[in-house]
This record gives sequence, C-alpha cells and structure tokens, in this order.
Amino acid sequence: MRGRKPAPLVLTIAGSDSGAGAGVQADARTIHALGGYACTAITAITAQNTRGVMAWRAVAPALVAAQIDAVLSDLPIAAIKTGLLPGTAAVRAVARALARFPHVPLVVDPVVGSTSGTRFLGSAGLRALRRDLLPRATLVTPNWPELEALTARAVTTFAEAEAAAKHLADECGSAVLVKGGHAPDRRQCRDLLLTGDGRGRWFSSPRIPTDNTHGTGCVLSAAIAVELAGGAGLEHAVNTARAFLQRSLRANRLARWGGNGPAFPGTR
Ligand code: PXL
Repeated sequence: MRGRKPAPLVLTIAGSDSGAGAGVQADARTIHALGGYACTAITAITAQNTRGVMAWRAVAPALVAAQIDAVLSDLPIAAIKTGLLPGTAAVRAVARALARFPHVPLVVDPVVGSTSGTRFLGSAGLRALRRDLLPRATLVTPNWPELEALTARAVTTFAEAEAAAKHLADECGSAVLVKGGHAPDRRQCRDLLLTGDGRGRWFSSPRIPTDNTHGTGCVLSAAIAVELAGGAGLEHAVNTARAFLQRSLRANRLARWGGNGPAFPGTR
C-alpha cells in the first residue's frame, strides 16, 4: 500500500478557552483541518463563552515547561506556535524550554488580552516577550492593538502600522505580520508581512461582514504554523492561512449563537 504524506506535527503553546472559540481549541481544530497533528502545552485555563471571560488562572510555569519538554523530547514537531502566555514567568519558561530546539520554526501570536476586555499580559510580560521570545521567532503576528502595546507607538493608520512593524522587526530580527482586522478600512482587510531582509508585502482581501470573529488571530497563526511545518515558505504560508481564515469567516457556521462567536469552517 502506498503511504500518504505523513501529517506535519505542530505544537501549540496556548491557553484553553472553554467555549472553544480561541486558544488551544481553535488551534487544534485549525491544525487538524489543514492536515496536521496538534500537540498542546496549556498555559492557562479560561472559563469563557462567546460573551467574555468569566474567570481564568495561569498554569504553573514549571508545568508549562514540562508539557513542552514531554512533547519536544519525543515527537518530531515540525513547527511551534505560541498564543496566550500569562505573564513574565510563563514567557521565560517557554523561551527556556524552546532554547534546546532552535531550528524548529516558531510563530509567536503576541496575545495581550481578549477582545472582551480581559488583560492576560502586562507591561513587564510584554518586555519579557520582546527580549526573550521574539528574537527566537520565525514570525510574530500582532494585530494593531498588540503592535501598539509592543512598540509603545500609536498605530491608527496604515503608515503608522508599517513604521511600527519595521521598528519591531528591526528590534527582534524576526519577520512580522501585522494583521489589519482592527483597521478602519470597512471594505478591505490588509495585512503587512515584513520579512527579515527588510522586504514588505501587503496581502489584501475583501472584509467579510460578520460578528463571529472570536479566535481569528489564533486560527491564522495556527494555520501559518501548520503550513510552515509542511515545508511552505513564509509568504506561501501566510497566503494559505489567510485563505483558510476567509473560508472559516464566510462559512459563518455558528452565526446564531449569542455574543462574539468563533470563526468556524465546519466539516468540509
Ligand atoms: O484571541 C486571543 C486569545 C487567545 N487565547 C485564549 C483566549 C483569547 C481571547 O480571549 O481566551 C485562551
């Protein structure tokens, strides 16, 4: 029997969302939908639904590191993504655990808080992220508010987004994808990819009118990670991931839920 191409293994290091709109649940769903196999290291537990975060607690940093060690010492992980890292100690523990695997592509989604207003990472945590983890990243994927928090610059126009992204890419030496979901443009969604060599490329697609956008950042970064795990280059990975997210938003399979529902593609 001819074997099929083996599934690329992806490790997601992220928080649990009990409502499954964002976090590890969204990551694992995305990785499986794109043909990968998802391993997980859970950094925090959130009690959450489509309306907001009711309670949350960080997992002990040593236990986060132990999950990462258990996976990376055994399974042939081909790409890693990080999402919610709840504070300085968590950022440091993750950076230390990943230091032994410097060649595995890493996508860092610099989650600061939930859209519904819960803050997960304070200013000390952001500093730790910039110093200890972003220089190790293949790609960092901030939205406009996260780019503001990481650079302490206002990001209210595409020109400001581009300047702040250049500043961040120069500082950490990693590629940066600035997601334009928060931009004032109602017709287009424009994301900017800056690669390490200083090149910039805009990706533009029609904005999809929906309220169900919870977890879109998680879906996009997980999709990029699974593409990188399968051997895609950065631009190709971003293109495929954006197309997957657009399909998920368009499908709008969970439209009749309350609150801010998830981008969910359903089964194909
Ligand atoms: O979308 C950012 C995010 C990531 N991870 C978890 C979350 C959220 C936002 O609510 O809950 C677990």
